[in-house]
Amino acid sequence: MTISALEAAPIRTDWTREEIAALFDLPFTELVFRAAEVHRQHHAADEVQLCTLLSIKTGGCAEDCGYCSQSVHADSGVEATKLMDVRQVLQSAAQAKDAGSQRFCMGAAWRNPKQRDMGKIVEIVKGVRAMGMETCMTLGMLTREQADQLAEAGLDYYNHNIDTGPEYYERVISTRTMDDRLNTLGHVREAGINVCSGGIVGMGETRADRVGFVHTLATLERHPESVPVNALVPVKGTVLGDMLADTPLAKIDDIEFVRTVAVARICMPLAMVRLSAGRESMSEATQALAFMAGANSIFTGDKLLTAPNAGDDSDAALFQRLGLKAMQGEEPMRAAAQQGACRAESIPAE
Ligand code: SAM
Ligand code: DTB
Ligand code: SF4
Repeated sequence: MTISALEAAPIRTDWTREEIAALFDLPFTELVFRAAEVHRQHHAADEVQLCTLLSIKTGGCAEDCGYCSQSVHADSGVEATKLMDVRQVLQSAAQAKDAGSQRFCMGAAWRNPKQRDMGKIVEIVKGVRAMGMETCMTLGMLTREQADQLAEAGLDYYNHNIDTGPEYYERVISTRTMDDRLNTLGHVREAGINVCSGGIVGMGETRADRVGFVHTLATLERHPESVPVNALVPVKGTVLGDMLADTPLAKIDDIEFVRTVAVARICMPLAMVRLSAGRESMSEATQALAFMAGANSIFTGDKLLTAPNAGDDSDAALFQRLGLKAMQGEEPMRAAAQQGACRAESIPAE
């Protein structure tokens, strides 16, 4: 399938909350139709990017993110490990490559990387890149110097989620602020690394919070190249997992989840919108709607960081049923940036 010849709307970073709220309020079929149009203007709609995730340092994290099984503040039973050996990480990367993955994403349960860890991290980035895979790391908050070190090592992407809208943020995390997160995203951008930033829906937030979440990302000076949209995986022993177990009505419904994907697609047309955590418990029909609404990237394999994932066999079956195929080519935002078009386009007219 080719990318639509329809004239694309300009890329905007001046979205207002009212405009974004109005998109959420559209009749569902109209919203999905509009998102599908935007999707087709910039992406091949039958191609989905495959990414593999590996936890290179699990558990024992000092932050108190209310959703996370890896926080020391949670009673989730996840055991803390040390940073993995470089060789072990490279073995996993080789397996992911053999399984058809385009990108290898590595996560560490840290508030921020310590300087003594950076040597190993740099070696890992160089090793995975040498295998011909794209690299992504998520290590917590970074200083500008650390971002420069990662850029020099050749890191392609850095994932750092804003997680939710600014007003709901402090109900979920108290050990760092939304501004801390935005500062790290600024360091990553300035260092020249591609930005991956998204969040979680289904944490008991309101639709207004979801509007604030998309608004924060869509009004960054330049949109993130990747926007992961996670559905909360409720883990027993975490604040939010336990809250949802006690108040099942707080669980987000599938239609509202797909609406969030569609609005993200419309507001950030060039971004890769990743259907991330939560797919394991999502019906095939909901996932199909999310792909229709512009999601075009997934995590493959049977494990995320600590939570289960859909698994390669069920994904292969789903792709077959939906007529989807693994993306091979370059992402549109990176291609545009290389041609010098993206930055100019994304700055609103005075
Ligand atoms: N420690 C680093 C950080 O927080 O940036 C990296 C790892 S952290 C686990 C990466 C992201 O995974 C979080 O920002 C959050 O959006 C997502 N996540 C964590 N636990 C989740 C859960 N139970 N359900 C859905 N998403 C989750
Ligand atoms: C993102 O937004 N989702 C991924 C990745 N970035 C690092 C992580 C999902 C974690 C799900 C819960 C777990 O596995 O513990
Ligand atoms: Fe730590 Fe990241 Fe989990 Fe927060 S989301 S507790 S920073 S591992």
